Amino acid sequence: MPEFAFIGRSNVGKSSLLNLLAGQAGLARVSPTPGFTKLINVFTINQTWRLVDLPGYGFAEGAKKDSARFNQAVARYLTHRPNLCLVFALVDAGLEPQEMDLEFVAWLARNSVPFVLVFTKTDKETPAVVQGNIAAFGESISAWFERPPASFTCSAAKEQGRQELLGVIAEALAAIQAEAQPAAGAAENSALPGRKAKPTRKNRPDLQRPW
Ligand SMILES: Nc1nc2c(ncn2[C@@H]2O[C@H](COP(=O)(O)OP(=O)(O)OP(=O)(O)O)[C@@H](O)[C@H]2O)c(=O)[nH]1
Ligand SMILES: [Mg+2]
Repeated sequence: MPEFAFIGRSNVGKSSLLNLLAGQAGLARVSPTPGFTKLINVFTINQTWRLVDLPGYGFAEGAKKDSARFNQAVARYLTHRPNLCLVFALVDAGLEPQEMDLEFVAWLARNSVPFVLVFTKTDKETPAVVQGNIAAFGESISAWFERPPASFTCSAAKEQGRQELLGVIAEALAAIQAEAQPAAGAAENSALPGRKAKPTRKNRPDLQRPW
């Protein structure tokens, strides 16, 4: 099943955003304590796709070393999971660009991990501050990309951003479905939900999609 994963600094709001998208407040566990999510938690939606809650980075004492900036299991998941469709890379909209987040985005780019940026907790600052921080972040990473990554905002507290991000997921799923369409002739089968993909095919849509 195609997977959509949430990553970002500890406490940025990954688990909260997952719950907002799933429409179930208690699905992933949320806590004010940074470093709360410690396992890779997989939630299957409609028996067809998955939301994946990941432990954050920037909390463990290992944070001093580049190579130990975040959980090695998470790094492996992000780089080797064949059915990882898209990553939501979360950044706190209330903060000016943080070195650790910038380095993480660079890491995603270096490793060709498909991602969109999601600026979280927009309810905590004025729109002007939020826009200023987002612009500064975009400026800081602009040199690394031919086309800047798509970026979204959300507030789990105010339940904002849900439709836009569900739209991203729907579009990615549609792209996978379209890629998997067999040649004309087997068309009736292709409309069936849950149809098995070829085992070798990666469940990733075109990375250049303009989300
Ligand atoms: N004001 C506000 N608080 C939020 C928002 N999203 C999350 N929080 C709070 O931020 C804290 C951390 O939220 P989590 O969803 O657990 O964050 P996380 O990124 O999963 O954290 P770790 O699992 O520790 O890495 C909790 O106290 C949440 O209630 C938001 O949109 N607005
Ligand atoms: Mg969490």
